[in-house]
Amino acid sequence: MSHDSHDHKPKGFVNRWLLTTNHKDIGTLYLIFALAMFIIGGAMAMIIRLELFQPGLQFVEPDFFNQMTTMHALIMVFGAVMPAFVGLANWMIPLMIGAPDMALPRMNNWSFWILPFAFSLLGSTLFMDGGAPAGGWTMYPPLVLQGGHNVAYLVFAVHLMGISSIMGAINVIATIMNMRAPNVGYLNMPLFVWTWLITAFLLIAVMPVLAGAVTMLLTDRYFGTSFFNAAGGGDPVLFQHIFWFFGHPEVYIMILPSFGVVSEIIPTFARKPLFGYVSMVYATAGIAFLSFIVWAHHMFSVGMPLGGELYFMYATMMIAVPTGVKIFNWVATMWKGAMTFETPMLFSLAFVVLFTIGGFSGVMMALAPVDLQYHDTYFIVAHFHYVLVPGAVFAIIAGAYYWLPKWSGHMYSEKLGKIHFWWSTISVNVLFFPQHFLGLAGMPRRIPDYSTQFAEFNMMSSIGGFAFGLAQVFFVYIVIKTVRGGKKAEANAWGDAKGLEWTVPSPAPHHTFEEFGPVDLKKMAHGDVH
Ligand code: HEM
Ligand SMILES: [Cu+2]
Repeated sequence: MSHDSHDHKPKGFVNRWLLTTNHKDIGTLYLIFALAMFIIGGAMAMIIRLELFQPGLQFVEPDFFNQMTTMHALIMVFGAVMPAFVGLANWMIPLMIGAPDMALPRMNNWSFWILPFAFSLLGSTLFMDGGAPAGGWTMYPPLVLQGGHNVAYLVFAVHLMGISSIMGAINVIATIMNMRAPNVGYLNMPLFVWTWLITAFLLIAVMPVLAGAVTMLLTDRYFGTSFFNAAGGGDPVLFQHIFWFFGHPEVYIMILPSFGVVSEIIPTFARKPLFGYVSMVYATAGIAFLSFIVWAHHMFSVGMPLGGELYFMYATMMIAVPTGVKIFNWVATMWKGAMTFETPMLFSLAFVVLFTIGGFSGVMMALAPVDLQYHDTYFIVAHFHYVLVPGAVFAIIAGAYYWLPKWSGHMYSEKLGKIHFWWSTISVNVLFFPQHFLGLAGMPRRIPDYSTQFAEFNMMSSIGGFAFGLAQVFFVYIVIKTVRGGKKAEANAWGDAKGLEWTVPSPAPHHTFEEFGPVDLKKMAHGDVH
């Protein structure tokens, strides 16, 4: 199957990394890139929280503050979370289905190397006259068009990110459909593979919509069109519809692979197969379908016919059903399991609890009449950070701890991992929970200053923010330390974890499953044995 005595790693930096077509090396590149972006986007968040530590303007100009919120979000969404999941997909999907590599290895190289270029373009706007985009990551016109020439850079950067994502998605789909070991059927695939397959279809469906929306911004700004300009017969609300037709599926693009990661980890540490494998697959597909028909819940306060308000309200509430199926599945998997609490399991458990809090505030906002109160307040900031940070980011961190032994050949220090977990989990709640109260009390989002009645909760939130930021620097230290040395990892680092990735040595040799053939289905992590 694999032979690590001579593993054919290309020689030299250029051949090994720049020209690589190896799914593991490309996965590593994606993960390193995502981590770097997480730190840069995180530094911007620290600037924001520093300014909001006290009322009044202390450290930055209001315009720069808005550049920071906008860039922070763009970098976190498109630079950190999405590439991190593509990195996990690259590393794990071939290993999980018994494939020697991704189906389209050269395109894989191209998908990755577009990203540093795209983010350099976007980052360069910080040094231009007029600065970086400051109209929010949602890029609503007319505000977004009122900046300097960053609009052109922003649009081009978004196009490039979109191209990268689409190519990555095509690769995932082609790999899963064509490269499964001969006896691996769709319903033998681990849930991480399933969630990524569905995510890839979402990506292909909505990234072109985003590309269209920003192209219309570009032509409105530079070529005299009036798509979104009422004075020329256009309509700014049109942009919101197009943006959120992309934007809502986008939030599922960031969460479905998280569901996949957590569905791999919980069975391993509960020592039971996933409770309802098939229902998990259907729930994922159900969420993906619903994600396309709820977009205007972001626009309740913009004005819609009553029928529209009602439709989008009820459609949104329906998402709670398949999501509930998932949450009960994870709980039932743990029920009477022989649980242990290694770091990946701790982060997965925190994911289940804290993502659910974000889900609850989501259902609250789905109620059109009350959303009129919550809209554009800190309540929404609290909501989406709960689903993104102890949601998506915790799942990525859980996956990193879970598979780091497979990637590096070393076990991380369980003691340091646990410190990182408790430090992150406590601080993330100090950071984001008070923002619910701020929002309910009426503090608007995207402002550098606020009235004094909001001072205490903001200070609390900032302290949590600095602590959380520091904890992630500590995480970088743990990762570097693990890669450089530490206890040797067994092939099956967790003793009896299911999944083909645990049948190859640790670290995984440069080439695996070269002799393409049937695999042992009993070793696969697919829950119910068919
Ligand atoms: C280190 C942890 C983080 C901290 C302290 C943090 C902090 C902040 C703050 C203070 C804002 C500005 C809110 C406002 O004034 O409207 C913000 C906005 C935002 N953040 Fe984060 N954030 C963190 C992580 C993340 C992550 C991981 C993501 C995405 C995956 C994310 C996505 C966003 C988005 C989408 C916005 C909205 C920006 C806009 O209004 O256009 N954040 N964040
Ligand atoms: Cu939405």
